[in-house]
Amino acid sequence: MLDTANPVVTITRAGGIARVTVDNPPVNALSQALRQGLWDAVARLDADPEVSAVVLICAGRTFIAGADVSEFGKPPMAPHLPDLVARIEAAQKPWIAAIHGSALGGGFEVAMGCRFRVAAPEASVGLPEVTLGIVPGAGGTVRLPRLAGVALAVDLVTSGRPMRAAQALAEGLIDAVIPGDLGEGATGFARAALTRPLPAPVSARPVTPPPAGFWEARAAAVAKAAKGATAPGRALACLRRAAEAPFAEAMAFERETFLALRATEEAAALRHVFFAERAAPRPAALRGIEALPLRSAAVIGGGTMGAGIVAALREAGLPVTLVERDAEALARGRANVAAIFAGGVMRGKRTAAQAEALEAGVIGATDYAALADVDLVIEAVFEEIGVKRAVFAALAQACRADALLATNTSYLDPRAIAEGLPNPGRFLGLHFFSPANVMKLLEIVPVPETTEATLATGFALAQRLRKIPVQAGICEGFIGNRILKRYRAAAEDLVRRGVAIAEIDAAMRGYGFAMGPFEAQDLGGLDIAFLQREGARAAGQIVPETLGDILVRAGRKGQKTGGGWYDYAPGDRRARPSAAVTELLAAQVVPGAAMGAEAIAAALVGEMAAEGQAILAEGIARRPEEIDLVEIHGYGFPRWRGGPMFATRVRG
Ligand code: 3H9
Repeated sequence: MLDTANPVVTITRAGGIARVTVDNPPVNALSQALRQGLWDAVARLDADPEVSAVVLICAGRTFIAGADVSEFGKPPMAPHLPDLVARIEAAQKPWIAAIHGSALGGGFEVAMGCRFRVAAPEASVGLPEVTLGIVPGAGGTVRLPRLAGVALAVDLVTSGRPMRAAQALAEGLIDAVIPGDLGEGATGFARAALTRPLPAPVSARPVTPPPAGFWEARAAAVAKAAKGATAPGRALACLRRAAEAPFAEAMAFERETFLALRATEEAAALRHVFFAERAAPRPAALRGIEALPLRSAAVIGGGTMGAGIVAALREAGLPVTLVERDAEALARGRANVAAIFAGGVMRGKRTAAQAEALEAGVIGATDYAALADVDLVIEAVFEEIGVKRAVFAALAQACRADALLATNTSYLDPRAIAEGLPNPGRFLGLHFFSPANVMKLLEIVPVPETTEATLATGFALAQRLRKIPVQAGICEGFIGNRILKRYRAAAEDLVRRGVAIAEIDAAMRGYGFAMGPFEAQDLGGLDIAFLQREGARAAGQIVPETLGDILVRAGRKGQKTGGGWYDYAPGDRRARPSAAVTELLAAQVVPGAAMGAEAIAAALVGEMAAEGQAILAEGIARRPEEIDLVEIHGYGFPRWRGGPMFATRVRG
């Protein structure tokens, strides 16, 4: 029997087990129509004497992926999700959630309202609300501790991390993993379950109190990981209430917290980033353009950047040829790659056997003849135009005419690198960020000759590497390094106006960066940017003397020389304000009015946004939200602030 009264919820019945199928593309988000459909389904199936259990299953790529994030700006409409979850939980016939894809947020809350949860082996479940600046709003923080214990609930809810089916089964979040046909398997599970006494609904289960000191310890850890974001701490408060107060009181507290957070700037910022990230891999201009097949890749240069790119390509499953100029350099490059894979083993990211397999997929070569049949080559050699041109001349000889050729330059003009290349349509810039196997940003820089198919392949590569692609036009530093230059210059201007270096760094940490601009330079080394400026000066450009130049000329290149903007004791990375620096810069500093931390951060973020606006006006970036993605994924801008353009209200 088929019921089609609701456009997104269909009910079928067979042999006493009803099947409620949700079909609300693309991700079965909990729109009002879906909530209403499920609401009505409970009443209808409870009233049907032939039905003894209900399987809730979804069509399409996933189970219910949560509340509809695009509805968050609007007033909530009945039936409200907490009421719907309570209604499913109180149904006279037990509901069984049959999960494929992801059961996230409100989707997992609905599943926790069901009497049982079963899942396909590749499925995952979780409560990612804190990543959207909110807390679960339909009982997630109240039911999860009852289902799986307080400690696990705290881990999952305050991090927002999803959990795969096998582990979810081991932790008691789900009741069975079902290989093969999920609907059939869930129906079989339902029949078997009906032969035994039913477990209590999740809301009726007790919470085991955690040991003394648990909440205090977790509060400190959560605050540290949150880097200034408020939602994780508020989620912890909800979980504590769930462990200490009766169910109804904890539900009311969670709902109140959810509604308050939903209206905050932080939540708006995180929604902005959520939608920007989803739009980034599919630029409108490339709609309908097919990417070229990528079956193999090569990297020229096995330094820090090259090795990181090799690792990223291997982790994406591509066989990689690593080319160096001689056997000795190749051995060093291979060692760099091996160290990255070994680091992954040490951090528990992979097994030694997996690391070995990754390493085995790297073919070393000192002769470009090895590249005769590769689909993609990424050049990551020294930033010197002559060296890079020689590489591309050799690649033009060695590679197939349709092989994609990419440069990873940060500052050179890709047009100059590509000059004289036969078939320049297959050339583009792919600007990775160090460490390239970790950092999510990939700036994609076409030259005027780059074909649409080449560009589309750059985007497809980013997706394969699980990176966030942002197209950039050609200018010095592209999007990210150009903004970085302005940011550093603005920070130096504050120093010239008498603001203490340590105060500026502390202000930016307070804003949410892991490090301030001067600490970051001390870590990375002041000499790289210095050498660049010196190069430009030698080429006849007028580059005013920076404060950083004064320090480098005095031998202060950062932590590696025992001092840069700060002093460092041997073996200690803690930055100490430096009397030597004060003296070196004294002639440049004209003390002005004192500045508070918020004013410092506002001034520097304002400068970033002003550069972003110039970049937009010149067509170097296409949309303000893409500049925000560059800053968040390449430069440590706090995600929960939404990026410099969002934070300063420059919106597309
Ligand atoms: C919540 O549930 C609060 C509750 O506790 C309380 C309620 C009272 N809403 O990522 P994709 C769109 S908070 C609206 O490329 P995939 C997305 O924009 C929510 N739209 O697919 C894109 O649109 P377009 C907690 C959404 O297969 C399209 O769907 N839930 C939502 O790579 C495809 O998305 C989450 O945070 C949404 N919730 O990955 C889950 N989700 O095609 C967020 C997606 O127009 N979602 N869209 O560009 C995900 O993590 C992934 O989408 C998922 C699928 C893993 C499900």
